[in-house]
This record gives sequence, structure tokens and C-alpha cells, in this order.
Amino acid sequence: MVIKKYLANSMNEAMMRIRRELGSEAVIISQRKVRKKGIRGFFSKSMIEVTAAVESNVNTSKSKTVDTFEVFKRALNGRNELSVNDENIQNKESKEEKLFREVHELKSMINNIAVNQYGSQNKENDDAYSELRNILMQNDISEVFIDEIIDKVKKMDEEIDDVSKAKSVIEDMIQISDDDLNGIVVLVGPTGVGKTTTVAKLAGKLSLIEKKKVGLITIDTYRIGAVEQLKTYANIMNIPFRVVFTINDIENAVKELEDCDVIIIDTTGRSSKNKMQISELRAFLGRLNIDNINLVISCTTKNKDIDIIVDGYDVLNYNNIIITKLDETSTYGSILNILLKADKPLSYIATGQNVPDDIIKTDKKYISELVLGVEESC
Ligand SMILES: Nc1nc2c(ncn2[C@@H]2O[C@H](COP(=O)(O)OP(=O)(O)OP(=O)(O)O)[C@@H](O)[C@H]2O)c(=O)[nH]1
Ligand SMILES: [Mg+2]
Repeated sequence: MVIKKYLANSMNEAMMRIRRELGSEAVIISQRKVRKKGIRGFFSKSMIEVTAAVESNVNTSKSKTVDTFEVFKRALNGRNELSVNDENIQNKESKEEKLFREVHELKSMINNIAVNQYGSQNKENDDAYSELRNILMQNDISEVFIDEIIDKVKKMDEEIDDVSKAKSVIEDMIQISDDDLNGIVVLVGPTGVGKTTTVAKLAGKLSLIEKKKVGLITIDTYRIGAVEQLKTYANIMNIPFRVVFTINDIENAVKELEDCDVIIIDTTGRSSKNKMQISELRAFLGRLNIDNINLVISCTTKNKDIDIIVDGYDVLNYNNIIITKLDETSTYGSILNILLKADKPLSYIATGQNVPDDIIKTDKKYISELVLGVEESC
């Protein structure tokens, strides 16, 4: 695998250079906006850093030209050798096979070069969607979902522009939860994504606006200050609060809060790479009859990490997703990447640090507009 980074003024420029240098087989691994380092960079125009990769047996176009001649030469040599050396049939057959392979390889290389330089029907077809592809890439939607969206857009025959088609495609691809929070609600997720803050926001909304009787439990006795953090919120909102130290205490804590309409449980941030920690959490939650498990994940999470987190938390069988820190990013493709990778409904988005204000329920239209960069989060 050859992996290369390109710094360019636009996605188009980066794509042209990648195609030219790595060939048409190259795939985009990531892209991000960057500025020059240092104070001067602050005032400079942002650029795009694109990381592309290609299998190492697919040659770059520079070496492709050299290889084309090499293969051609070798193919011709092979032919000469065959005509003079017909004593060893086995040897001859393998040479013929080799020659056949090489000519085949040569043909496909020439084809590739022709496609790159002069275009083809397919290219024309791709070009028709290259603007949409750029928009999707610039919003950090992962490659696999970009292909899926474009395939679906291609199949639409409404008389609307491609971005509007993509909007409706994205709306169809995502799920939004309309669950009302009742009973036992648990928030799980990686460290620092905003679980405790979200528990406090939800508790505030439910008790102050929906006038529900809310109880809070934390099983996060692992991190210094975690108990105090939630206790402070519980005190301010005048909400009953319990701390659970061992797995045997959890049922009791829930029992003590049984007159509450909603009990929200905060958990310790767990690295999804640590299967032991997640199993421990599973054992805790296995003691209860939980109504709603929410995976909390920040929209600033890198695409690769989204995959690891979603896979890691799968064993907890969570039903909804809460996406936090929308205020900390300017592209929202990660929302789509999270929802599609997890294949679960989105229940809330969090847009800042203020408790309880910065949390909202949302809808498909708003999310697809965010994802396409048509709409900005607050
Ligand atoms: N900008 C922004 N910050 C947030 C948001 N939600 C939470 N935070 C901040 O993120 C930081 C971590 O929040 P916590 O609620 O402690 O995160 P956590 O997931 O409980 O962390 P651990 O318990 O350590 O795993 C705090 O500074 C919060 O104020 C949000 O939506 N936007
Ligand atoms: Mg916490």
C-alpha cells in the first residue's frame, strides 16, 4: 500500500494530482482543512490536506509509463525466447502463460492511461457528479457513504438539482428517534464526549420543562471528581442523586428512586478498544431492566475512530445515539458516518457546554442540511 498526503488549494486540484500520480485506483483515506503553522498561518487561506492510498501492486502513473515499456519489452523478449526455445514444453507453456498475462496487463494499463488522459463514457458519467462528490467530500462524509449517496442520486429522475437529490437521499438513509425518555435511561460512550454534561442537560429539560420526576445515578466512581460533577448539577436542580460503587449496589439505588418517572444513569467513559472495560459495563447494566441505552459520541470524532467506537459498543445493544459538540466543528459529515455505521436512530444533538440549554431533538431535514453544509449548527 502506498499512502501519500497532498496539500492543495482545492479538492479538485488534489484529485487531479492524486489521479496523475497514484492513478485511477487510488482511494481517498481522509481529507481535512489545514492552515499554515504559526501566527501567520492564522491569516492565511486554508488549504486541503488529502491523504490517498493505492495498493502497492498498482503502480503510480510515473512508474506506469516506465513499466508499460518494461512489460512491452519483456513481452517481446518472451516471444523471441519462445520461438528459439521449444525443447522444454513445460517451460514454453509457462512462458506463454506469462506472455499472455503480461499482454493482458499491458492492455489494461493502456486502457487506464487512455481513461485518465482522454476520458471515457464512465468518466463523463462521473464528471456529471463530480461537483456533488466534492461537496460530500468537503463535508467529511466517508468514501463508502459518498458512493452510496451518488448511486442513489443517479437513480432519481426528479427534476431537481443534485444537492437537493442528495438531501432527500440522506433523509431516507438516516433514522431519528422519537422516544420519550421514561424509566431507566443510560448514557454510555468514550471518555470526554460529554456524557455527564448530557445527563445534566437531559435531567434539566425533563424536570424543568417536562415537569417529570427525575432521579440521577452515577456508576462513575473511577474518575476523580466525576461524582462531584453530577452531584453539583443534582443539587442545583434539586434532583435525587445516588452513587453506585459496586455492581451489587445498582439494583438498590434504582429501587430507592422507584418513584421517579425517569432515572438517568451516568457511566464511566470507556475506551472502545478495551473490551474488558466494556464487558464490565455490560455486567452492570445487565442487572437492570433498562428502557433506553444511548451511545454518546462527539461529532469531532475521526472517521476511523467512529468505526472502532461503534463496533466496540455494539455488545451493549444500545438503542439510540446522542451526538455532542456540534459547536466544535464546521463540517458535519461525521454525523452521517456515525448514524449509518451504527444503523441506529439519533435521539439528541448537543451544541455547547451550557446546561440545560445546549441540547435539542432534531429532524431528518435539519441533519441532512447540516451534513451537506447547507445549514450551520448554532
Ligand atoms: N463544546 C462542547 N463541549 C461539550 C459539549 N458537551 C460536553 N462538553 C464539554 O466536554 C467536556 C467533557 O464533558 P463531560 O460531560 O465531563 O464528558 P464525559 O463523557 O462525562 O467524560 P468522562 O466521564 O471523563 O468520560 C466538558 O468540558 C464539557 O463541558 C458540547 O456539546 N459542546
Ligand atoms: Mg463523565
